[in-house]
Amino acid sequence: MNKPPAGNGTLVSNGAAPSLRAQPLDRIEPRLPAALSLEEMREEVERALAEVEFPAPAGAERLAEAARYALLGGGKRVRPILAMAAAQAFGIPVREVLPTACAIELIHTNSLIVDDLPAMDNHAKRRGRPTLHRLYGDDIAILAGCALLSEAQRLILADQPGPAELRNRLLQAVLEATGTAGMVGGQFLDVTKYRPHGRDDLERLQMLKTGTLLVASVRCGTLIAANRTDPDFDSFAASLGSLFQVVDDILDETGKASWLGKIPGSDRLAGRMTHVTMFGLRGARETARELHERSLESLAEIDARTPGSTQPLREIADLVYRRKQ
Ligand code: GRG
Repeated sequence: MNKPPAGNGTLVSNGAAPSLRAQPLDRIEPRLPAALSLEEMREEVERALAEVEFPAPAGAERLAEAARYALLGGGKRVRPILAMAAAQAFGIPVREVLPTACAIELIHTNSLIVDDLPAMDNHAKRRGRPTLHRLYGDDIAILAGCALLSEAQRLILADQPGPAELRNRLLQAVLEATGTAGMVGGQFLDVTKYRPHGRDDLERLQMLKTGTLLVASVRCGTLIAANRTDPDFDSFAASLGSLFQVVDDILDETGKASWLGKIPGSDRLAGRMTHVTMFGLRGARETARELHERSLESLAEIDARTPGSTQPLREIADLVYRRKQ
């Protein structure tokens, strides 16, 4: 089957999508919409995020302003793009995924706001700008985070196209990733200074904090495109999630203070266990190389079975591996 090239810059109308959904992989017809490049997906996400509304009662306009400050202040948009790129591997137009993709970015933004608070990591800067609580105060920052979480759930339940059962599965996937068995649990271990026992335990901890939402992003893409999850996509996402965090550990040691919002090496100085503090820069870089390779191996499996383009997923893995911010 000939696959469409990625990045040709056009998005055809959604005509083919309903016939693709919920069919077994081997019965999906090669009547595929044109693929979008990563940059085009990012533009779609930015446009859609800018349109997200936070209707506020009279007098509470500053709450909506705060939520939008946090949401629209840059960011790589890795998670929504991942969801879109996963769907694109099945040949589904990426716009079909946009409401859920945006919801995931709202949840991610909430986690950054909470993580930055004085009671957590007390960051002064995020994405090169003052953190939300430094600008609006802790109270408004917490409320803006709550608003982002509520709007995320509303986006999936009210705006995501597809049957109610699909929307329920999507919501379940993101809520499982964020709850006590996911991000919140991981953050708890982090703030209570849990000391991991070896590499597997460190990866488990980091998977909870960072990996689960990346895995959920890919899962949402495959749920929307094929009405199911897929073990090869899950493996890809798990490797990518671990890779993301190992690179984060490396950047904490080697990154620029102006972007990190903290002095480089702050994890080490705070006595935090990371791939760098446990295995040194060289060990962390070797782990990153292995994880990048593993993610590409999963993609090769996916590529052999899906009708759409996996090129954007490959580019994401490369960007995560080589990122400097
Ligand atoms: C979501 C309900 C809920 C609770 C959040 C605070 C918390 C619980 C979890 C913290 C999770 C956290 C901050 C993990 C770090 C993840 C990480 C590596 C963030 C940086 O992500 P990038 O690089 O950031 O994608 P940009 O700015 O590009 O979006």
